Amino acid sequence: MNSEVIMDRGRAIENDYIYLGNVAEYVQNENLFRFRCGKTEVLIKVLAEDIIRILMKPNEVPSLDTTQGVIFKDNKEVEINATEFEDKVIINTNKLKMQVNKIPFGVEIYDYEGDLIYKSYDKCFLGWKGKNIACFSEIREEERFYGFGEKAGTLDKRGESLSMWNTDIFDPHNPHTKELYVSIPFFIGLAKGKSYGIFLDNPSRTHFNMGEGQDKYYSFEAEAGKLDYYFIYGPEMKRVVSRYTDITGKMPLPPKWALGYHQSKYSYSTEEEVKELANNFRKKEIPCDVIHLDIHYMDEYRVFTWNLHRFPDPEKMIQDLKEMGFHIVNIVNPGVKKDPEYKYYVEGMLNNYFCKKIDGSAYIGRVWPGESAFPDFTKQETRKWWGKNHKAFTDIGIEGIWNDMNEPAVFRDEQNGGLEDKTMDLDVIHDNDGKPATHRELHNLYGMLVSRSTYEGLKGLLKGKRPFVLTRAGYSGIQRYAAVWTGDNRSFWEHLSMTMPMVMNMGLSGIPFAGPDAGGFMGNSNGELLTRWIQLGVFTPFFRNHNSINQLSQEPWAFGEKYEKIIKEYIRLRYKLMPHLYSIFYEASITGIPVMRPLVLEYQDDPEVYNLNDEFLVGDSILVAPICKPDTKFRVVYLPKGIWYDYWTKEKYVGGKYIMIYAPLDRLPIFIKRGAIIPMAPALNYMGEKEIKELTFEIYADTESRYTLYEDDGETFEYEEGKYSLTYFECKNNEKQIIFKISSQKTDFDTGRERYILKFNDMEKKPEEVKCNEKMLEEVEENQMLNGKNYWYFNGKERVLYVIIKDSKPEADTIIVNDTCAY
Ligand code: MIG
Repeated sequence: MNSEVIMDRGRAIENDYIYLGNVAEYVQNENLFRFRCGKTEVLIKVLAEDIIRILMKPNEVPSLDTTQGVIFKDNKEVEINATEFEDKVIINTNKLKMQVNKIPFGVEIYDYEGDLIYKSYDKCFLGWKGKNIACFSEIREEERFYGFGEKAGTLDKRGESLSMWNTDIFDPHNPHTKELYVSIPFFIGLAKGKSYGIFLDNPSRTHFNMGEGQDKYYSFEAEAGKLDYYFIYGPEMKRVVSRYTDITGKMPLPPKWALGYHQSKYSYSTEEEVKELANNFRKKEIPCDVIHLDIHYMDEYRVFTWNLHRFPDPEKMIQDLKEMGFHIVNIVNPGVKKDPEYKYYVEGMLNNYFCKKIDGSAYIGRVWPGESAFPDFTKQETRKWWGKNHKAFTDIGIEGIWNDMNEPAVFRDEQNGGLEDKTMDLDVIHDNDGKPATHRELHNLYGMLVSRSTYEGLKGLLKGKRPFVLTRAGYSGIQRYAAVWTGDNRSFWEHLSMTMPMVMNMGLSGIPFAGPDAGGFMGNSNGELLTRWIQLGVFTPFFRNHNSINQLSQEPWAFGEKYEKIIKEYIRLRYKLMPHLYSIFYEASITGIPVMRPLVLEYQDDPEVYNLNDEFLVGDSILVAPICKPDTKFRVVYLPKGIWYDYWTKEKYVGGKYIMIYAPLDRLPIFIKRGAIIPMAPALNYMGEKEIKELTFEIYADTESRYTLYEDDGETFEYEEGKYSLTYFECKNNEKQIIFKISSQKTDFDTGRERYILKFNDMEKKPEEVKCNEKMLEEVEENQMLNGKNYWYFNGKERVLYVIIKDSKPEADTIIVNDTCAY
């Protein structure tokens, strides 16, 4: 043991923890390294050239089992070169050099430029205190910390302490709230432009102290189980996120309708109300794809039932709505009403599907249906049973389910209103697929397993169609099954602001499909707040307006025509951007890189963006700077390096500086990066309303840039068999000539497209000539249409060149614009 006393704000850490001393013995077995320190064996497993897993359990040899968060397959083939010295072992991979010190035990990880990326804290590294197990690591100079899933507060968590315990937090969360509904024990450290990730795979309550009150070390700690963490090398943050999602999985492509606008309320509670709502959207031509049904559709909150008084013929209602282009998503909570005459309770009891106390009796807790049993989702048979029960919904046309209360939330008691933070008793025993463990040990997994069971059940029942699952709770890997909404926020400006770092950090934590209740859940919204929140919502990956019971209505028209008009235009903008958004979702499904990105993800060498909380990027070329205060017409926007165009005025800015931007109520500041190629479609009232025969490309020609458009049927899994289309766009601009190439990479899905409208923005003057595949194109008067022909015109006022060409897929097209002086 170390003799020096380490003080943490007056407290000696050393006095609190027992920690590992020197290494007594070391053994290598393929990619597994075992270091024995006293009775404790630390396992270091080199999973890949850039991923290292470290495990420790006090006085034991830890098992290599993972939680259900992990899907990564061990690769024994990884090239490793290990050399033992008297005081250390050096382990080299193709990307990293790891030095394991023996006296005392510690690790240092370097890249091949010789830079230190990660180092255990010299004074103490791995230790324990009662059942708690902890890891201390050094903070690098100027280090920033991102990720941590769904957390309140700012983007960068340096200096903060956080903990992970899925909690139904009804009181408004604030920047000091440590625990929310979702727990993702993963973060990214960034210093001097180089980053790495740490994923602590432990679903008990975990604590992260990222240097609160001192600059020397950070620590993470679990209250149960073993210490089991993954070091993931970048050095690009994008690479870290991508590798983290190789470990915990990627989001499958959602059905396209789920990317549309969702309308929800707690609760639209009768068939007439739902139909009137649907009619209103169509009458007013405000796009909407989804209507959510909250708890009042059920028969006394019994899961998988309908209140037939309020909804006399759900099947017909759903059919009618489908014909109008609406999908219904209904809420499903895990609690099953204790009622010996209720099918699902009886089945669950008879088949041992529910969570049990140690004496073998079912655990009963109070939730909406009153006393309820809770399915044990850690058990495969339970997951299968629950999944199949959704047949009651899929049989009548439902393709999406909303999982709420799956932390799980349990009411405290009847007397005090019953909505305080409480969960299942911690001594409940979960089957854990044959390896029983307490709820204390597994708590944070429960919500994800509810959604896993739901997603897999729906997938089986929907016969080839993509399910949509929305969840409130989750753990690492939740992205494989569900989109996440950020729970019960409030209709105030502070929560609009907090949406941004929260959803950005979720994106960095492997969850690209996330968003808040736009407009705010509790409390009364107002026209201005709703308008500003919808403007932001257009660009959050998940876009739903949801509102609590007994609050002022907040549908797009609720606050009068002035606001309705603006809101409508913005929701339409979301639909116009859909081809682009869908391509970004596709990218996220392949790479794990989020849809909504903090600027630091794209500009990790620029310290100005290290804690930029009120701007974000969608993909890499759209910068959004929402208005987050009432009565505000101006705001400061930071533009990172590059050339940026104001989306509305086309005004051009050189980045790397702050600008002041005018943003009255109908104006959300949006900037497009030079080099961007952005496909846009006509606005639809709902996805698939019409076949889209032409796409408009907003082009901001840079020296050289590229874009890939992804298209598929938007609703089945046929894309997994290769039925999709990839179109590749390339633009070169030498200020005298623009060369724009369109080529098909893959044509196994018929897009039905007939035409492209290419809009070349920021042209200094009318070009001399425009050619397509060496053929001179005809110039026409503005807005004159030549059917079936390729042609162009120039709008001198906008300084935009329009080139209209036939989609000649699978043939490639090269458009050459000569004598352009484009900038
Ligand atoms: O105890 O179903 O976060 O979105 O409207 C509250 C009613 C239960 C909490 C969810 C909210 C939902 C509400 N639910």
